[in-house]
Amino acid sequence: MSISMAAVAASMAVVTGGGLAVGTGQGTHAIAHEHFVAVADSDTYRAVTYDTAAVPAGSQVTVVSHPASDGGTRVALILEGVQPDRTFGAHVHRNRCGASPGDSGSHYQNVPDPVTPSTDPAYANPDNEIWLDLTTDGHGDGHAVAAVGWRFRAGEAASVVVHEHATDTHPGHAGTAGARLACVDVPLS
Ligand SMILES: [Cu+2]
Repeated sequence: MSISMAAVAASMAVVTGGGLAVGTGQGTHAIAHEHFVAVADSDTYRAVTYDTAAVPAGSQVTVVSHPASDGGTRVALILEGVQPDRTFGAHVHRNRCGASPGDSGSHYQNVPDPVTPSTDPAYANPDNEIWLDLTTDGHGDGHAVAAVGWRFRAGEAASVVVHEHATDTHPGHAGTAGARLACVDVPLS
């Protein structure tokens, strides 16, 4: 499945040259297919790497999001050419990428945690957020798919961030995954 999604995303991105969002009345379909650029060399911060050892400049990222017929949402993340044989955390964040790793803001949550930062497993969990942790193969390729039972609120989900390690689930640390290594803008909502 990931191969066909990547092929579709790649062909559409050639046409659009960036993130593509299509509203259908059934929710928003969104696709981004980008090569990461070192933050110092980026002017748009559309797909930036803050750690070129883990996520080299020129490595590729593809994100596809689509509304499921059951009222939920599915999001797929594909990384190609990043550090081999490594587990990365990854999530949907609220803001667009920027020069600073923190610019992408906090995680998108279906039911927002009244406490910030959100590290309560009742809110920071893969049913209330989009978690896309993955482990790369020997070529540095990996993919993940998240399925949740809700749709993004308009204008509140804007990027996917790749993190240092797998996402923690313990109280007080839930949702954290270490440093932000890279970020890609995706017009998710
Ligand atoms: Cu994150």
